[in-house]
Formats: sequence, structure tokens, C-alpha cells
Amino acid sequence: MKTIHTAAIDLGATSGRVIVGNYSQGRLELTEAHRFANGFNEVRGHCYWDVPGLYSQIREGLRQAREIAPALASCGVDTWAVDHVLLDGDGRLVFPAHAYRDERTRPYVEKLAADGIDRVYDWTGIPNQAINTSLQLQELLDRYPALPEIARRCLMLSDYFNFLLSGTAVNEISNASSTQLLDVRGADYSIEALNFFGIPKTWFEGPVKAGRRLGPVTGISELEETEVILVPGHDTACAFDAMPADPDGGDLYLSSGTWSLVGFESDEPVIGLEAQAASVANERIGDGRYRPIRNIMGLWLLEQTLPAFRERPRSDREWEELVTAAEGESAPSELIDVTDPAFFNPVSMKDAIDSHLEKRSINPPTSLPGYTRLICESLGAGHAHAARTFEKLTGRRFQRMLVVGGGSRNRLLCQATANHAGMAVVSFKLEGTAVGNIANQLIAIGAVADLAHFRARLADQLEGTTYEPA
Ligand code: LFR
Repeated sequence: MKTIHTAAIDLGATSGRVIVGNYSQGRLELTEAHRFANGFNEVRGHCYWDVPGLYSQIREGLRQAREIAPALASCGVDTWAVDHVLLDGDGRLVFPAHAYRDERTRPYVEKLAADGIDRVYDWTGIPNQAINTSLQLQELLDRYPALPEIARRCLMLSDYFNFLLSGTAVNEISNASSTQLLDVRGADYSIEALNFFGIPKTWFEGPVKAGRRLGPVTGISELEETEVILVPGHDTACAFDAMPADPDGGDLYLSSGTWSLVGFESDEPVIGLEAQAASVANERIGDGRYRPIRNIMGLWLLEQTLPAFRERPRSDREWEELVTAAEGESAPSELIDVTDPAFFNPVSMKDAIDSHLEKRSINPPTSLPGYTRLICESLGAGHAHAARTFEKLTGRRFQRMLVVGGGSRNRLLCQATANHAGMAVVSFKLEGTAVGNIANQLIAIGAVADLAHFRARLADQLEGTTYEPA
């Protein structure tokens, strides 16, 4: 059987990459073609992404991918969720893309909490979060009432890059579900939610399931033979697709990076007042089914604490040293509440942690290993809390928690999660988002029958590390 080459364009909030997947005889090998830093820019108190810059990195990445694999069958794009662009009737950008950590939606969270969230959660199954597309658009429309006269279409970032690459504009369902505008009981936008937020219905078209072939890459001459495939546009949906899960459904998933996303797959949404109180987000899988998750602050806490220390790690070896030193610290008796909004985008994360602790009369750690230990234990407790919440809400019993993403390499975090959850944690050192992206391309072009087959092959190929609860 010949080798099939595909490219995952995988954009995260702090870095982007283009990864070539070489698939042959049921085995997937990955080669990184291009990696680049990403981050939002703050201008006069507001946060924006450099969207044209990202597109130019994507094009460079595809050229590099083609150097590695001249016969590149296809490519697919996944990005972080909730952020989006507005386009005019000719597909021109009418507004710079804000980054979800822009604090302009803060008053809108309070307004929705005071009036409307019960209805909005009932319609959409998505809790009240400052990052939601719904609130971002509501703020823009309040501030610029003439916007509907100029903007004709709203595309999530993944949809927009698909449009630039293929000329085809669609709203893909997994990323559409992160907007808080999709009908949780159906597969279309919620008219009630759109009306509630005052968002023009015409900005969206009925969401499309992943797997559609959007057309050949346009505008990059060497890539005319490469097809753009609609993969799940939301990186977390891709990461979940990459889980080498037990087909019996006994696994809970953790995609661990800037955010910790704990969840599982389900034919039914998890809704109702208890689910709402527990902030369960009913996001979608690329095939339209549900992926109820809890969205926890994640390793952002640690990443943002590092700049306060001169000895911050800069290589794999230095990371290993930091984790070992943190393991040597005594376990903190009090943890931080990883849901505190003070950690969302502080000027100094270390100061935010210190004042969070001081308010409770707890002494802050005195060293980087101390902060690392505190953050990993607190995240572990957050993961465990999410696991218990899902068990309580669904009556399901999860046997294991599977972890992919950057945090799967962090022993301390995996062990803390196992200890707090009383559940085995199995970590796969896997670029989950890129692997799920590639899996969806292989299925769309007919190289793999379906996700169950892909996962079974992947499980044979991978060796997980199991952390038993202490
Ligand atoms: C992870 C992620 C999360 C989403 C957050 C903001 O990269 O996509 O799933 O809640 O970023 O978009």
C-alpha cells in the first residue's frame, strides 16, 4: 500500500505548526514541517490577532510540507475556538480579529449572568464565559451599530483560513458549537440565541459537518494538486478525535495545554440546571455528536508565571529539572482555585497567584519549583472535580482519564490528576490536535474507514504511560 501524505495546519494561541502525516499500512508517522510563535498584540488596551501574519505562516508551512512530501494529497485547518472574523460581501476583512482574552466582554458576562443565561444555556448548552463569540459579537454590535450594513458574514478563524486556501466559505460544526449560538437540540444555529444577542442571522450559514472536500489549494502554485479538507475546525475537537480510546466508552479525555479541557463523547447533550451550574459546555464533535466538556484555565497559569523567574526553563532538559525539583517540594496543603477570573489575563500571573493566596491568609511559594508544584496540584484537583461532576451528572463511571497535548509530558501534572481523581491517568505523548486533524483527512479521502478504525490502529502504535493514583 502506498504512503499517503497529508498536512495538518494546527494553530494554537501560543504557537502554530504545519505537520506532515505519512500514513502507510495503518501506521502514522509525523514530520514537523514548520513551527512558529503565535500571540495576540495589545493595542491601547485591546487584544488582537495578527490574522494576515498567520496566513502567511500557513502558506510558508505548506510550502515546507511540500518539500517533505511532494505528493501532498490534502491539508486541513484547526485553530483555537471562539475567535472569528467579519467579512464584507466581497470577502474583505471589515474588522480586526479581537483575541478572546480581550477584557471588553467582562460587563457582558455580568449582564448575562443577571438576566438571560438560563434561557441561553437552555437554547445552546454553552455556559456563560467571557471568551464566547456571542458576547464578543454583542459588544461589537453595541459599539458599532452600523456594523450589519458592512459585515455580511462571520467565519471562525479555521473557517476563514479554509476560505483563503480553497475559496469556499462554510461554518464548520465543531467550531460553530463554541460560539454559544448553536441550537443544542439540533444541528443549526439557534434563532432564539441569535435574536437574544442581536446578531444578524445572515452572518452564518447552516453548519457543515467535518469531512467535506472544499476544493484544491488556490494561490500557491506548487500545491494545485493538494485538496483542502474540512476537518473539525476546533483544535479541541481534533484532540479528542486523536484519543486512542476504549471503544466501550469508559474513558474520560483531557486535552492539556494552555487550557485543560476535560470531557467525553456522547450521543446526547448534558443539559439542565445542574449542568449549567457546573459550567458544562456541550461542544460538538466534527460528526455533529456531543463532546460535553469543562473548560479549566490550564497550563496558561504556569506559562504566565515563568517570566517572573530568571531560571525559567528553556529546553527539554531544563523542564525535566524543574519538574523533578517541583516533585521534591512538599505537597501544598491549600490549593488555588483555578477558576478565579483574576488569572484570565493578569499583568503578572505570579502577583495574581500571590494576592489570591494572601486574601486567604496563605503564604505564597518562595521558588519556581514551589509555584510549579502548586499549579500542577491545583490543576490536578480541577481535573478531578470535572471528572466527578460528569460522573454525577451522567451516572457514568469512567475507568481512565486519557491525556494528550503538552501537559501529557508533565509527570507532576499527570500524577497529581491521578491522585486527586482516584483514577488511572494514561498519558500519550502525542500532538493530539494535529493527529486528529490528519485522522479526519484520511477518513475524508477514503484511506481509513472511520474514526474507530483510526483509533484502533493508533492504540496499537502508541505506548501510553499509566499513572496510578497514590
Ligand atoms: C484550546 C481552546 C479551547 C477553547 C479555548 C479558546 O486551544 O480551543 O477549547 O475554549 O482554546 O478558544
